[in-house]
Amino acid sequence: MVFTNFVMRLSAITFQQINELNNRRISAQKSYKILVFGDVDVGKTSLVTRYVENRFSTIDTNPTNTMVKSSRFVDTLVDSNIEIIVCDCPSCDTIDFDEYQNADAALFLYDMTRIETLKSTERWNEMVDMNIFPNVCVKLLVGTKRDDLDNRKVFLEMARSHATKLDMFLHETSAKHGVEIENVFKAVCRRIRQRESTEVKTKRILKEKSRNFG
Ligand SMILES: Nc1nc2c(ncn2[C@@H]2O[C@H](COP(=O)(O)OP(=O)(O)OP(=O)(O)O)[C@@H](O)[C@H]2O)c(=O)[nH]1
Ligand SMILES: [Mg+2]
Repeated sequence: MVFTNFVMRLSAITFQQINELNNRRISAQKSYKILVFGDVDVGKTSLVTRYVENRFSTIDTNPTNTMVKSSRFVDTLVDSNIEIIVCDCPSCDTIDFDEYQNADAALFLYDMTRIETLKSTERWNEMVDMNIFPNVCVKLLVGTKRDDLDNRKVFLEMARSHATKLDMFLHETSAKHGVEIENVFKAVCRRIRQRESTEVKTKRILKEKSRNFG
């Protein structure tokens, strides 16, 4: 009996949560699709889980074999109720790019305890440029496992010069301690918004020009 009540309560909560999520999705003003790339074990799933569910687990980190989408709703200074769709991408080379098109931003993760993962971000970036359309314009370089100071191999200067080379902004994060993760996604939203308003302005100018000369 107690068990039945527990199950009923659990499913009631789950239904309520699903309903809330659906209602927010229906009333969402817009959505941003953000792709998360990086070598095996850099901490992609952990970063996404920290952002979407605000938790970190060392137990459920099985390798990610297919893209996993999850979402969170946020308010910014300019817009309310934006759906942030975060795509946790597999680190294997056989990727089905159909699902990746029309992305608004991409995060390139490297593990601060493994130098080779920083170098790989260059390859991930090339792969995005070659396969995803329209071109992804908002890109961030994201260091992970900042809490693991004893094993740190990628220091700030090295990461900064790599970020400059790739023309990306840099953030150093820890999913374990929840450090800097919110700021990564706030920065992404800000930059997407900036691009949107630049595009609107450009379209308006072109329209006025064609009216004047047409
Ligand atoms: N110390 C520390 N460990 C972390 C952090 N983030 C992830 N890890 C650990 O790194 C390992 C890999 O984490 P995942 O999140 O599964 O990495 P992934 O990039 O999704 O891995 P694949 O899906 O297999 O490519 C796990 O043992 C995590 O517990 C962090 O911020 N700090
Ligand atoms: Mg994973």
